[in-house]
Amino acid sequence: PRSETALAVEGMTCASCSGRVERALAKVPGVLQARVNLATQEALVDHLALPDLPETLIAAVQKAGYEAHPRD
Ligand code: 9UX
Repeated sequence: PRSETALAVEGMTCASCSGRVERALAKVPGVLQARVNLATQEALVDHLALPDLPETLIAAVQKAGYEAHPRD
């Protein structure tokens, strides 16, 4: 089964930033598609419904140098 996680991302100030975040999310195992919107500071990730994947996504954003929080 698939799931979608929405994240509020902090610290992106240019398109290069949002590209970095998008690539960091896209390479997390189980991710099917990652889209990052610079204007809304939001990431939408389609992924397999693996346990703890939302936390792993947040960790990937942090490792790339930005902050992220769950969003409804
Ligand atoms: Mo452009 Mo984003 O230098 O850090 S990549 S602001």
